This record gives sequence, C-alpha cells and structure tokens, in this order.
Amino acid sequence: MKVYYGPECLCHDPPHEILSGRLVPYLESPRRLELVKNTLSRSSSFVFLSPEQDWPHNLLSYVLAVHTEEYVDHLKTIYDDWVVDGVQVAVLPETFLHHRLRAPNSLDLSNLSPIARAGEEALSVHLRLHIAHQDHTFQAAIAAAQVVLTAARALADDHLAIPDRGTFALVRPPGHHAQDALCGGYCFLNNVAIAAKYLLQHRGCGSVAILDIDYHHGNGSRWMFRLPFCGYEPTRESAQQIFYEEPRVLYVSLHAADDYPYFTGSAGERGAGPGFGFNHNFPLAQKDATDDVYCGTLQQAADIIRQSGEIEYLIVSLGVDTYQEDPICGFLLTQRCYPRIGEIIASLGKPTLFVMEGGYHLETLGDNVASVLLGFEQ
Ligand code: SP5
Ligand code: ZN
Repeated sequence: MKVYYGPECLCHDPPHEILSGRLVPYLESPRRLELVKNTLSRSSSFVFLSPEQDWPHNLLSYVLAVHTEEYVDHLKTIYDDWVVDGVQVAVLPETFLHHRLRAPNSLDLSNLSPIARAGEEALSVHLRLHIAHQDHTFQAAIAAAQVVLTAARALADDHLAIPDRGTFALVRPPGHHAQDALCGGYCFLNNVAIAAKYLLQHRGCGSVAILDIDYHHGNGSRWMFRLPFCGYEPTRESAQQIFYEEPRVLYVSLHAADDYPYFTGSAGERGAGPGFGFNHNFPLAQKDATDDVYCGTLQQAADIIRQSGEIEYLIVSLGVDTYQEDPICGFLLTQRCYPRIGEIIASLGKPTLFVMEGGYHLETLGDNVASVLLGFEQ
C-alpha cells in the first residue's frame, strides 16, 4: 500500500491542553505520527512516498473549496495578533461565541480582539495554536492537506489500473472536527472533506462515501456537506454553497454516543434538504462497544454504503482511539479487532483513501493502524 507522509506535519507541537479540568501534555503530539511511521516502515507491505513540492500549485484553493477565506486567514494570523495583544504564550481560546449569547447583528464581528476572535473560530479548548516562530500550526495543517490531496490524486490515477486498492495519508493535525469556519478537537483543516471535494470537483467523480471510524463523531465532515443539524442556517455564503451544492457525499460514522463533541452525532441526524438520507450516525454507548458489537455495527454501516450503489470512492477517517486502553476514550476494542475492521472495509470493494485521525495510546498506535491497513489488503 502507498503511504503518503510529509515531515512538516510534525511542526505543530503544542506543550499542553486542558483535559478534565487539568493542564496536561498535549495528547495529539508529533510523536504519534513518528510511531505510526516507524511501525509501518518495518513491514514490506508499505511503500512511503512524499508529496511533490509543487503540487498542487494552488494548494490554498483546494482548502478554500471547503473552508471560508476568513477562517483560513484567522488560522494564519491569530498567533501574531495574540502576541501583539500582549499574551506571550500559545493561543488558547477561552471565551466562546455561544448561540444564545449574541443578539443577531448586534456586534461588529470584523473588529474583535484576538482573544474574542480565537473563541469565535473555535469549538472547544481542545486545541492549541502553538506557533514557535509564526505559523507552525497553519504550516502543519496545510502540509496535511497537501499530503491528503496527493494521496487522493494517486488513488484516482491508480484505481483504473489496479482496482480496489487502498492508499494511506499519514497526517496530523487530524481534521474531522474542523467545520468550514471552526476548529476544535485538535483539528484545524478538514482533511477528508478537502479530499472529497477534490475528487468531486477535479476527478469527475459523482459520489463519495466518508466512513468515519474514529471514536469521536466527525461533526466537521458531516457539517461540510449537509444542512446544519438543529435549525441553524449557515450564515456565510461559501458555507451555504458547500451545504447546498454537494448532495452526493454519503457520511457514515461510528462513534461514542456519550463523549466529545457531545452536541452532535445522534442517530436522528439524517441530513436535510437535498442531503436528506445521506447522513448515517451509529452512536454506541462506551460500555457496550466490544469487538463483536463494534464489528456488527460496522457491518451495518458498510451495508449502507454497499446499498448506495453509485459510490465511486471510499474515504476512511481512520482513528484508532477506539482501542480499550486509549487514555481519553472509553470503548473496549482489543487489538484483535483492527484486522477485522480492515477486512470489513475491504469487502466494500471500493478504491479507498485512508486518512489518519485520532488514536492516543502510544504503545499500540502503530500496530493498530497497521492492522487495519493489512486487514484491508489481505
Ligand atoms: C481527532 C480526535 O480524536 N480528536 C479528539 C478530541 C477530544 N478532545 C476532548 C477530550 C475530552 C475527553 N473527555 C474525557 C472523557 C473520558 N472518557
Ligand atoms: Zn477521535
């Protein structure tokens, strides 16, 4: 299997985060990527490839197909603005724009202080824009987008010659919590959404499925292509375009019903308008999620994708934070489950782009990722 990897993904390296009321070392660390890379390197089944320096030339335009310009500018500039404001440490949003807080049109959002702006663009405190020089978070997030796009391009180029093969984009920061104009849950740019848009807009693809097996609900990926879940209207024109003009992305997710990001991911979210029926959530109670229950549910999720006959590509948000010893998650999966997950995904028979998302138990992270990919290849 081809594995795409770029060392720039390592340069986002925040010192700590807030977890359960405590300041702890940042769990989404560069070490994660190095460990997965080292494990995969020991197997002859994986071939490592780097993205080309100059492809795509207009990388930002692929990102802007998913995220708003304002938001991308924010990611680029917030650290400098924050420092100018006199706070000489990493950006950590602290005051959030709550939907009940602000009367419509009562405030000029274009003139907010950096602290307010950080809170306006973030979903929760579980991220740090740590930028040792200037723009390391943005640089890493953009590098991840480039690696994912390169992997998607290779998959699209290859699959006519070698049907049903998989490709792996080994990236961080992860992406599936990032919405069009919101970061959170360690995510800044939505890597799978950027890949899906690329396949739809540039590779003549008519329909893509995103299968999200990270432990957490991918609120961002779902949001990109479906109408908002509880009656909020998208306020930005570009977001509206994303919602209304992409009726052919099927989003299917297995995740903890009772964990982050808490306010999304119920089975009742089915999409709306032209997207109705293209969103399927499988929330599982943490204590119920054993290997057998998980694989049974994954089979149901796979059946939905199988029954949507026109899917041309499968994009997998590959999180292994479902593992029983993950430090921030509560599922009960053992290491024996991961090859089975790979086999179920392979049974769909689609050209498949795997994209790295979560997984924080460092001792098993590499092996569990490798097991999914090797299970898929068998
Ligand atoms: C990509 C990804 O996996 N992001 C996850 C971000 C989760 N951050 C919030 C963690 C809150 C954990 N709460 C503790 C629950 C213990 N079961
Ligand atoms: Zn996760």
